[in-house]
Amino acid sequence: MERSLVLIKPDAVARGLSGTIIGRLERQGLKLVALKMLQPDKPLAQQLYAPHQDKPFFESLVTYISSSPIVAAVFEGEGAVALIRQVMGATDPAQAQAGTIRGDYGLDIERNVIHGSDSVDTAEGEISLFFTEDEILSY
Ligand code: D4T
Repeated sequence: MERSLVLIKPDAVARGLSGTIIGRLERQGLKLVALKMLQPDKPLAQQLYAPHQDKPFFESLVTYISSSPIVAAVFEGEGAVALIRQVMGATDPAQAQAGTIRGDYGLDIERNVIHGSDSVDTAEGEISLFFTEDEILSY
């Protein structure tokens, strides 16, 4: 069964959207198997976004994601990675279709509400940044 890391980003937590977003993913049939709230420190944010370290937006993104609390979750399901990407919508909320999470709630390309792993391989690495194996439940 596939797993994906989902982060509800600072803008969405601050606007009280955490429950709405978790609910949307649950209603897609995805199973919530791990959940926590935290404020990532800069080293954790830098590890998460390491693939973007050469991009011009890297510093701003790291500062933003570590600026206030986030919700981290692991969702499990058949094709979970691709399904979550589909429900999230395009990276830039201005391009995201209505009915997607970013299309409905995103503010701009940085404050775009949600992160979801982009492949099964990256999901495993990302999950291990936020959760130990015994924090991920089977039921
Ligand atoms: P994540 O990784 O958050 O699920 O988003 P995406 O997979 O949809 O988008 P991405 O990897 O291309 O970008 C990662 C992260 O960087 C922010 N970003 C992106 C930004 O602040 N400015 C930009 O110009 C771009 C392209 C948004 C998501």
